[in-house]
Amino acid sequence: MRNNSIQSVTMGMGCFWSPDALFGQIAGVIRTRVGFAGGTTDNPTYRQLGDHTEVVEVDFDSVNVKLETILQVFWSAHNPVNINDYKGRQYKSLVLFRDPEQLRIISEVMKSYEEQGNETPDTEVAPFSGFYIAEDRHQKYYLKRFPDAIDKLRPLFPTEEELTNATLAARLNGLSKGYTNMEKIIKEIRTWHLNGEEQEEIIHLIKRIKW
Ligand code: MHO
Repeated sequence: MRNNSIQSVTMGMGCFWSPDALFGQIAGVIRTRVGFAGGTTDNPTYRQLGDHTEVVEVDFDSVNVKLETILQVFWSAHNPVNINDYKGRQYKSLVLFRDPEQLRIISEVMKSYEEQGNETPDTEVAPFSGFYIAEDRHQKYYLKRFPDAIDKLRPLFPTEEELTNATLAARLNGLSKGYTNMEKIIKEIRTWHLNGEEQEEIIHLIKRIKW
């Protein structure tokens, strides 16, 4: 039931470190991962992107946050006209849709962005055809600038993959970049589907992080 409301959308808007933090702090976003998409070459890496673009892949629960909201953030948080076209397609304004309904919403939000008096975006809108996850050092990049945060989170998320996939790490990555605050995160944790004791344990742990 609940799972039917989970969606993913993949967006390129320049260097992927900031979008990871920006979308990661939105309540309703479950997971963010950065990587490469939108091209045709096999197995891109940060040093060998081929014709791919740096993207963030956002998994969200559409009951708690609408795709419209995510896309409004997308267009307001980068310049979709003058985006750096440097090193081929590395930095591009790009949205990859999963189904016709997403395409409809993307077109609508893009149109309303223009109608607000903005220049026509150069955003490329294309069907999603695969996502290649970037190296661990690029995931939750800003959070990883705080070694004490990583040390304290490690027991909860023993592997890099678990840390990358964690909603809590996404929120704290947003905090590390200054996009949200601890009060807001704690308030949200109290709404998570965990028992009261688990919630308080997490809150206790993140309050002790030295930033
Ligand atoms: N080379 C730029 C952007 C990195 S981003 C992952 C920098 O060091 O800030 O493309």
